[in-house]
Amino acid sequence: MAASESDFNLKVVLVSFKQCLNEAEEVQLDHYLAGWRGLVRCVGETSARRQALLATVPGRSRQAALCPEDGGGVPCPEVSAYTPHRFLNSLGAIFSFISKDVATKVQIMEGLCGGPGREHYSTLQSMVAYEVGHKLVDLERRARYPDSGCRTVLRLHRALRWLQLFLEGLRTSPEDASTATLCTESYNASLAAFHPWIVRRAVTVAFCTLPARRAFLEAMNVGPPEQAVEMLSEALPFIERVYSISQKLYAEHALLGLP
Ligand code: 1PX
Repeated sequence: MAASESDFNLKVVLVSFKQCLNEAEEVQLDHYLAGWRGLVRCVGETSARRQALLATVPGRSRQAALCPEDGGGVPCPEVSAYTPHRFLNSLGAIFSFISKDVATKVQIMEGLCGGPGREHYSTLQSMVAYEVGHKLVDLERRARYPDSGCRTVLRLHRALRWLQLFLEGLRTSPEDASTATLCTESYNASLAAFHPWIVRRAVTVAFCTLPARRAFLEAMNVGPPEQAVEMLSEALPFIERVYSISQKLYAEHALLGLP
């Protein structure tokens, strides 16, 4: 299970990536997708919990309770005390666009993993062998196979690199580090190379609204910041391993530039 039905806990999500590799060090797609589902789910859940929490604050309307980074301009200590939703909501429309994009890609993969060719979609390795072997990928144009498993996972794979770099940055940075800087640096070292200028510009502006490092660590819901840092030290090597095995596989089949 990627995440409990009621709580976002980053540790539970990251465990999915730990469970990804089988004994032959193949990437099992069910766990890989469970990890992504957990990351996306945290957005909806935390938003819903925020609404529920707002409803419990006496004398505060929805608008009045908005925190400054939400555009409301009025500090709301009762709601601010509950951090998990704050940084995710603070990205507003852009984050919602990002999470929808990931959700769509996860759905495409669910369709393939549960479809008529499902036996070919148990691992990343079997998927690549099947799609490449049956010429179900087009290295020149996107149009012919816009929803191939190879191109869809490639987008998630690039995003996993961003996540790994960003969480590593959070883990190793000093207490007063700027999350906007960490996020921008990890984005520039990973996803940015594949996005057009307008997307790079929009997300870089959105990063400036991110809350402090401490709020991020608390938002992981695994205890105090020191415990979150410890959890990241344990979990990140698994993400790194999944990433490098996938990267090697895609490189071997010359799929890293799949349009
Ligand atoms: C406690 C920390 C938890 C943080 C969890 C956050 C998970 C966020 C995952 C971000 C995944 C981004 C996926 C992007 C995939 C992609 O490159 N899609 C583009 C290409 O797709 P296509 O099918 O057209 O070839 C698509 O054009 C989408 C572009 C949107 C821009 C995405 C920018 C992502 C920047 C990093 C996310 C920052 C989120 C900060 C959250 C705290």
